[in-house]
Amino acid sequence: MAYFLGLDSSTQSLSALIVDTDGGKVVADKSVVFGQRLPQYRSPHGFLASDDPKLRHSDPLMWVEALELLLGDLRAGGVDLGRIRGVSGAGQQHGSVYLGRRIDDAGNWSAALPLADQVRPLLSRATAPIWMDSSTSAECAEITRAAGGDDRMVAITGSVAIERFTGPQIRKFAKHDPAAWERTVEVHLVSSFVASLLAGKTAPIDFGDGAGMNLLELSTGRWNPKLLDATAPGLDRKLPAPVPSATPVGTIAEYFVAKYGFAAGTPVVAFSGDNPSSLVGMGATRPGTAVVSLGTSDTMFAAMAAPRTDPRGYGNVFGNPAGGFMALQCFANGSLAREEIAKRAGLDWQEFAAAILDDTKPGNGGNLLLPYFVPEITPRLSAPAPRWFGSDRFVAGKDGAAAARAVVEAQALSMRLHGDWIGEATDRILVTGGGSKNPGILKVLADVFQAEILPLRVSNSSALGGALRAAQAVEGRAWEELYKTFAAPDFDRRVAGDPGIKVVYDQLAGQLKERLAAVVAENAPNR
Ligand code: XUL
Repeated sequence: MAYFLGLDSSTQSLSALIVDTDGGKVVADKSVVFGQRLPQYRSPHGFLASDDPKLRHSDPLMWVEALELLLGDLRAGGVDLGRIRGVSGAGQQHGSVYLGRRIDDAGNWSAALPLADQVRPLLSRATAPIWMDSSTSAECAEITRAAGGDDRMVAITGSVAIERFTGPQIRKFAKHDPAAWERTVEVHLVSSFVASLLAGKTAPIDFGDGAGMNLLELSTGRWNPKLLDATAPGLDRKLPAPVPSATPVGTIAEYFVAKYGFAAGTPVVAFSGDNPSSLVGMGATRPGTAVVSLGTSDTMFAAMAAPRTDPRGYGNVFGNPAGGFMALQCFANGSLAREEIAKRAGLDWQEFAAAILDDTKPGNGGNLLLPYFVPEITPRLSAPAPRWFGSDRFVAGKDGAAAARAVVEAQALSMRLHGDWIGEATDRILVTGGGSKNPGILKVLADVFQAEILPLRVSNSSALGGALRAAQAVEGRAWEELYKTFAAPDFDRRVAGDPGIKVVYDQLAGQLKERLAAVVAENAPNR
């Protein structure tokens, strides 16, 4: 029996998935939802309240406590963590953790104290800005100017300077609190932070997640000196090294052996971003397969056959954990927008699906919603901007069924409009994330893309990707063999697009494009 553990520290929860590579089975799949299990952190959706919709921070200690809860839950559920032969995982991308002592110097955790109590004194900044933060437009402009313009940024890093990316976030901190920046000796991504906790030493940053910082030179896999300088003084000394995703970090810290029964010497492999890790969990690391992930953010991504960047400047290029690169388009108004509509309409998820499948029709009788309840990444909108067009009842918010269809139609159409540069075929799309359990959402995606939509058996492909990456790095298992066993789509839930509906969505796509252009013109960030 060879168990491999994959973790996913995402916006709203921490998940664990354990695979048995000999038995070809998933043996555990568990999550700790921060808002439910850790209410003392006052983060019902995984981030702290703020009057400014552009500011989005989380408490990194919440992630530390969640790790202990999750490992405790696995043990209590009868999982023998001593059988685990390797650990890897993923984190929500771009978020950053600031430490006044290196984990290399402080990570000899004592089993007598909770981990959070040992990490608290290491923090040089109490909170971690996360990917939903869009407060760094000034810093993006400054970094872009120093780099020599948007085109240079894209040529070096694969993305223009973007508010949520880690470099602009670091710059803002260094500018606004230079003393705390001075005290900071180590900056981690969420992924490398969690890996460091587990290994009890400073973990490197993998190319997958590192490419989401506006600092990594894609052509060399090194931090770009000019961008380091343009971002913050002394940053070159404060960042862990960038490494290929399959790099071993070390072995599990004695703390986890003593407290949770891991075997001494269990290897920990570099963590990656949740999207790159999901590329692995979906079995999509070879070009040719488009993936849609429906989580707190919605993302559309694919491994890239040839290097390509988004001419509109919204899309990104990250490292593909199996080698090469991946293209990604991120939409901030994913599940939070769907939840907002479901709440307003008083629908549970079954009713939400029925509203789409039974109560409304494609095109929604002319009702259209721009579902922007938080600042949006694609297209870039600096403030929330929900806009309702259509019947009086719909506009007044009194047609719950039409609202359910409207949010999903707009999201799917926006993916179709903005994901075109990725250039991989979209006649077959793999879907993952919590939203992929909803047949109403799958049907709209199928009709909008005129595609075959295939959900995965496991809904957390990012944690699965972590487990498979650990198995590949530790046991040298072939990707294709792992994919065949663990990443097979659930053909029973396959949904096909209806060709008769193509014209409806071609027309609606045109309308959405026009409406969006008007909102973008009045609501773009000040750069
Ligand atoms: C990707 C992005 C989000 C986060 C959230 O660029 O910002 O998808 O990774 O999980």
